[in-house]
Amino acid sequence: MGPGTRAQGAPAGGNVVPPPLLTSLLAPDAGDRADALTVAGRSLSREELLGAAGAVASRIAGAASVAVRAEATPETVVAVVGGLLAGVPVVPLPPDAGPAERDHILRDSGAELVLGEDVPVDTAERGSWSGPEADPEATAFVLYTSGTTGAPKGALIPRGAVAAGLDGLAEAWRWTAEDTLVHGLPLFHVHGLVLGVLGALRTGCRLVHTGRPTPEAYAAAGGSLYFGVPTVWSRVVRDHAAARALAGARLLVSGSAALPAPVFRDLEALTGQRPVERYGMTETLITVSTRADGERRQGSVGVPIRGVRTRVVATGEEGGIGELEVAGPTLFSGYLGRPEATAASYTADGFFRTGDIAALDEDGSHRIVGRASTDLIKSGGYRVGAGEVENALLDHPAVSEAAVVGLPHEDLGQEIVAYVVADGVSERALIDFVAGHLSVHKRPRRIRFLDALPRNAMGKPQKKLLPPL
Ligand code: MLC
Ligand code: AMP
Repeated sequence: MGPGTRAQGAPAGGNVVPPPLLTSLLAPDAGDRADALTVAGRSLSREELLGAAGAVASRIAGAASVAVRAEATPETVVAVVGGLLAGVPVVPLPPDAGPAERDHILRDSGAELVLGEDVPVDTAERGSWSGPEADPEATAFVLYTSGTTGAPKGALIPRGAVAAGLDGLAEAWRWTAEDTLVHGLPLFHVHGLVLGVLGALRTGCRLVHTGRPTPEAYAAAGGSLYFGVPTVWSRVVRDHAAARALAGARLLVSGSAALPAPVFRDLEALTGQRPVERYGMTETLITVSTRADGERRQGSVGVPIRGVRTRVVATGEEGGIGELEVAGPTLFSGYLGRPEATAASYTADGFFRTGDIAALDEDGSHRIVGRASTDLIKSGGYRVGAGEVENALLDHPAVSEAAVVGLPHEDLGQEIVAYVVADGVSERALIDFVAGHLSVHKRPRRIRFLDALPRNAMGKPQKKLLPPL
C-alpha cells in the first residue's frame, strides 16, 4: 500500500462464509402469508412463489443462461427465482429496451431463452424442484451496465457475492423477517432486483413493490424499511403528506447516487429521521453503508459492510481524497467475454477500481465526492455511458457529430444532454429515436444543435468547451 493510501474494513481472511444463496428461500417457512410478496398490486405467498419458480426451473434446467424481460410483475420474480433454483444465470432485460439494446444484451450474453416469451411463466403453476444448490462461485446474474464508451458490458455476479452482500446489509441495517420492505424500483439492476427482491427473500421479510416509485404509493404501503434512489426521495419530500406518512418507518435507505443535502434535511424534518445512505456498484454490489445503529451524517455513506475492505488511493493533490478501491466477497467475477476490461478494472492485489472519488473521514466513514470520468452519467439513479448515447445518436441518418454530457439537475441528479451536429431533424425526433433504440431512461432530455463540436488540434471533441445550454 502506498503512502497516499488510507484503508478501512476487515483484514483479509476475517470473512464469514455466507450460507448458500437459496437456503432461506427453500427453508420451511412457518410464517408464510398470502401476501409475503406483492408486486404492483398482485400478491404471492412464499409457497406459491416457490411452486411457480419450481415449474420454471424444471423447464430451463441445463440451459447456459436465460433472459427475463424484467417488468415489475410477480412473473419477473418467479422467473428470476426459477433461474436461481435451476442454477442457470439470469440476464435481466430492461422492459423498455429498444431493439438495439435488447439485441446487444441477448447476443452478448448468449441467453438461450427469454422467460415469459419462449418459456411460460405462470404464477398459478405448482412444480417442485429438488436439484442441488449451485456453487457460490457460479453466476447468479449477468447484469448489463454502461461504461464510458461502447455498448454495455455484462457483469457476472456470483451467487456467493449476492449472499455475502445481502447478509452484510442485513447485519448493518438490522434487517429481519419482522420488516416489511417497500420500494418501486426497476427489477433489472442491483438496487431493485438484488437488494429489493432477493434481500426480502433472504431475510424472510415481506415485500411490497409499488410498481412505480411514487410518493403516494410509498405513503400508502405501510412499510418498515424503504428503498429509493435520490430522485425518489426528492419527490417524496416535495409531497409533505407522503413524507409524513413515512414517519413510523424503521429505516429510509437512499442509494445509487448522491443524496442532495436539502433532500436529506427535508427528510429529517418531515419524517423525524435521518435517511441511511449506502454506496455500491453493479460490479461490487453494495460495499459501504451507514449502519442502523451508527451516526447518519449528511454526505456520508458510512463504513464497509462485513467482509469488505476499502481504500482511498490519493492522487497527491488533496489529502485523503482519491479513487476508491474495494475488495471483498461481494465483488463480481468479471465482464462476460471481456478479459482486458476485467483485468483493467482490478489492481494487481485484487482491489476493484470503482472510478469514484471518495474521502475517508477520521471515524472511518466514507464520502463520495465525484467520479473520475465525466462520461459516466447518473440520471435518476441510472448509470448511462455518454458513448453509448452518442453512438445511438450517430445511428440516426441526419446526425453527423454528437457529444453527450450529464448536467446538474435538481430532480434527476444529472440530466442527459446531447450536443449534435445534424441536418433537418427536430429535438423531439432525436429524443424519441434514442428512447426507442436504446431504452427510454437513456434518452437525452434536451438537445442543443451546433454547427460543429469544439475539438482540439488532434480533432478530439472537447466537452469542456461545449457552450452552455
Ligand atoms: C417518456 N416516456 C417515453 C418517452 N419519454 N416513452 C417513450 N419515448 C419517450 N421519448 C415515458 C416513460 O416510458 C415512462 O412511462 C414515463 O414516460 C416517465 O418516464 P421518465 O420521465 O423517464 O421517468 P422519470 O420520472 O424520469 O423516472 C424517475 C425514476 C427513474 C426515479 C422513477 O429514474 C427510476 O426508476 N430510477 C431508478 C434507477 C435505479 O434503480 N438505479 C439503480 C441502479 S443499481 P411509464 O409508463 O413507465 O410511466 C446501482 C447500485 C446501487 O446504482 O448503488 O444501487
Ligand atoms: P451502477 O453500476 O448503476 O450501480 O452505478 C454505480 C455508481 O453509482 C457508483 O459508481 C457511484 O458513482 C454511484 N453511486 C451509488 N451509490 C451512491 C451513493 N450513495 N452516493 C454517490 N454515488 C453513488
